[in-house]
Amino acid sequence: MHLWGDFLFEAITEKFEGVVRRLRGKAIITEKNVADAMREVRMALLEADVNYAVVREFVKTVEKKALGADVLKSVSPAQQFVKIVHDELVELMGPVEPGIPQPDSPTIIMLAGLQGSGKTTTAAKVASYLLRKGRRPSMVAADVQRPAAVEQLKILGGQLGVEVFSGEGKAPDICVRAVERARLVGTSDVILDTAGRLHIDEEMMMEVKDIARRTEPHQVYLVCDAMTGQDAVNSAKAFDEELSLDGVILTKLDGDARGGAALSVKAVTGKPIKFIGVGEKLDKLEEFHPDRMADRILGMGDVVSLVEKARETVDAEEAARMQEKMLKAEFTFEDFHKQLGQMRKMGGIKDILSMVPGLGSQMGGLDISDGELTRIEAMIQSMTPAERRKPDLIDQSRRRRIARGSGVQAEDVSGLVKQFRQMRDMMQAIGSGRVSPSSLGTLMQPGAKIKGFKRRSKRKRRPRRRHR
Ligand SMILES: Nc1nc2c(ncn2[C@@H]2O[C@H](COP(=O)(O)OP(=O)(O)OP(=O)(O)O)[C@@H](O)[C@H]2O)c(=O)[nH]1
Ligand SMILES: [Mg+2]
Repeated sequence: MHLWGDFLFEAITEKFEGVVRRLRGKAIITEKNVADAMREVRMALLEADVNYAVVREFVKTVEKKALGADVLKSVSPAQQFVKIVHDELVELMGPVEPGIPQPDSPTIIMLAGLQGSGKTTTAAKVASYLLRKGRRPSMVAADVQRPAAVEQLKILGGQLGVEVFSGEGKAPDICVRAVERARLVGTSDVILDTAGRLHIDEEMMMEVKDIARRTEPHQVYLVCDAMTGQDAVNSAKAFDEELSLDGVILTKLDGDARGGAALSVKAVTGKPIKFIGVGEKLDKLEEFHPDRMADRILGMGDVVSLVEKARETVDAEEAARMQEKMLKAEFTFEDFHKQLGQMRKMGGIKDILSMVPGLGSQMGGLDISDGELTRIEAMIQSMTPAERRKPDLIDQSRRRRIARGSGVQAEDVSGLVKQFRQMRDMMQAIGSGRVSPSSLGTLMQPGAKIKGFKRRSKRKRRPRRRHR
């Protein structure tokens, strides 16, 4: 948990929480409630100073996915919605390879950016980051624009115990000599701190392009001040056209409440944010992780835990696999057990049944309370692996053993096996298309008969002979 995160995205987060709260009460996702939610999301993003075109595209995609047919039924609309927004936010900001690749020794890392964006501080932060990675970086004071710039970098280098190269003449010449020297000394990385200008101008572009041409940096990062919002994004675009950036380092995120730049940079420039600056101190540089950022945007506590829940439950592949198994009647007690575990995570709801499309709440007949859940789990745990896979093995003596092992009566085990079989048969009936899921509600009524579905007939009991 990062303290600065409480501030960043404050407004967006608040809005999102409101959207989710309102969705929370809805039973299903409809065009109407998605449209309402999206209107608010759109407003939240625009107010956060996210690029207009980015917002439009984002809203379109989320809307489409939310209404899409492949939406899983195992979570609530609010959860689904949060999950979709979360995934789209991750998509919007990523992907990004974490860390700095080191293809060569020394690896040359060039920093460019407007005046005051935080280049010099970031150079030292990157050096500190590399030191923590066990590398041996050096820095180059290539800013001959401002007399104090060299001194500033030297002080920071001194704090870190990192060598700082400087010299007389033009910036590109200084950089070339510094790289040669770094090669001699054997430093692992050379970080070039270049001069900034107030605005993008020809002179600055010529200089940074010249440095890039002559030193052939392995990584070129643009340092941007997050607080300048869309100006930061626009300058990133302009720099990228001239320099071909490898990524952006977004600084001063600790002072940015809106987060518009963080959300727009990748979509507008095609270049990912590599690092974020979250404070003035030299250890305040973090690798940028789109998923963590999305968590943060969607808010603290409540919403994040919803995402987590959805993530756990909507392990889409697993769910699809399970569903297929159920419909093919390959579903075993092992699968059932796994599902019970998931139900627990969700707080004891009958998810296992709602996973079958259209079944949802209609399975009143198989409703399972929390206490019962514990008993069922205990019974399954007392089964041998073979029994779990092949419930038909469970004969009378095995039933007694399972009952002893789990502290229940033999009848309870019989009941469970019976219920399980019944469920499996129903699944099979649905899977084979003989019965539509929607007719199951009726089917569960006692004595109901539905064409095509054969209720497992009660074995005819031989009338007991009365002893006189
Ligand atoms: N709060 C906060 N302040 C930062 C961050 N990064 C840089 N700063 C501050 O921003 C100011 C400018 O930083 P510099 O590193 O000198 O910026 P620069 O791009 O090198 O500036 P020029 O060399 O003049 O172009 C300094 O006061 C830094 O302490 C950050 O992530 N968070
Ligand atoms: Mg500087």
